[in-house]
Amino acid sequence: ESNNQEVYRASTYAPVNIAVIKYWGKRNTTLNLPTNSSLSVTLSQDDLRTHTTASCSSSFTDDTLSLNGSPQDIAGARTQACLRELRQLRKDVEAQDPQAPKLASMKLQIVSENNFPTAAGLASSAAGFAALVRAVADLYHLPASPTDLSRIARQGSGSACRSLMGGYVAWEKGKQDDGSDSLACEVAPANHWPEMRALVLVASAEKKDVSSTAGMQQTVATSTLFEHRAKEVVPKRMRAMEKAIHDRDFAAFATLTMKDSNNFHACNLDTDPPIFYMNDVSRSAVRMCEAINFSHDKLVCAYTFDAGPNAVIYYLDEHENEVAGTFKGLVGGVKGWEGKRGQAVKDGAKLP
Ligand code: 2P0
Repeated sequence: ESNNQEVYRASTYAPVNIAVIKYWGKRNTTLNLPTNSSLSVTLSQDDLRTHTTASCSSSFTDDTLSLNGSPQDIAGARTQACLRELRQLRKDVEAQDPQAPKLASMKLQIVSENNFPTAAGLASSAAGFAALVRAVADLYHLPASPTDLSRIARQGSGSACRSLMGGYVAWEKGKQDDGSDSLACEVAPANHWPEMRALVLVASAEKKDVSSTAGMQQTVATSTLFEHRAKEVVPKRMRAMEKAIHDRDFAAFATLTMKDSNNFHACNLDTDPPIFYMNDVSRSAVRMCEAINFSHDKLVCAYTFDAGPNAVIYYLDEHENEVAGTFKGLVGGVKGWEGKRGQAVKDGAKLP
C-alpha cells in the first residue's frame, strides 16, 4: 500500500575471479556474448571482494549506486540491463504471490565497497556486477540459481558471470543469439583442489590506457591471430584445462595458464594499433616465475596477466615458501613493483 515506507534490504559479497583461459572479444556487444568460452579460478572473498547492500523503499525517489562512498552513474546501459532483468523476475514473483510486497516498482539504493584498489585493474567490474546482481536478487527473494544469475551479471560485465560461484568456473560462450545459453557453470568446487593458491602482484604502473571493452573489439576487428585463437586454440584448451582441474594436474594447469596468457597478449600485440598491457615490470615477474620453475626442475608456479600490468601467480600450498616466499623477498627490491610489501603482495589467497 502507498503508506508503506518500510525499507527492504539485503547484503552480499562477491569474489574476484582470475581467468586462466581468457575471455577476449564479443560477438554481441549489447548482451556481452563472447567469441570464445573462458575459465577462471575464484579467489577467496577473505582477500579480494566486493560487498554490496541493496535496499528499496517506496520512500526512495531515484535509483542510486555508490562505490566506495562515491556516487556512480547508474544510467549506463549495462547496469540498466541488469536492473531491468531483476525487476522483471521480481514482477513474476509478485504475480505468483499476491501477498508479496511490491518491491519491483520501488526505487533501489545500491551501496558497494571493494576491499582492494578499484583502479588497480584487479577484475573490479567482475566482483562488482556479480555482487550487485546477487544483492538485488536476494532483496527480491528470486528463486534463481547462481547459473541463472550469471546470465544477468554477464550483461553488466562479461567476466562478472564467473564471479557468482566459488572454485573453478567455466563461462560457456553459448550458441543462441539471445544469450540464453551464455552462462557460467561450476567445473569443480573449491574443495576439489583446495591446495590452489593465488598471489596477486600489483605493479606500481599507471592505470591501463585501453579499456577491456574497447581493446577487445579492436582485436576482433583487426587481428588474424585472434581469429585463430577463438576458433582453434581456445576450444581445445578449454577441454584440456577442465581435464587438468579434474585430475588436479598442476603441471598441465600451469602450462595451459601461461600459454593462454601469452596467447592473449600476443593477440593484443597483433591488434592494429597494437595494445600493450604487459610492461617491463610484468616481464620481470615472468622471468622470476621461469627461474623458480627452472630451479625446481618442475612447474611449481604459473603466471597470468589480464588487461593490465599486474601479475597473478598460481601455485600449490606445498610450495608456499619457494613461490610466495621468493616473490615476497624479491618484489620489494625490484624496480617498478610496489615497494610496500602489504600493498605489493596479497598473501596466498585461499579459495573459499
Ligand atoms: C577475462 N578480461 O577473462 C579477461 C582477460 C581481461 C583479460 O574479462 O566489456 O571487464 O565488461 O565484458 O569483463 C575483462 O573484460 O569486459 C576481462 P566487458 P570485462 O577475465
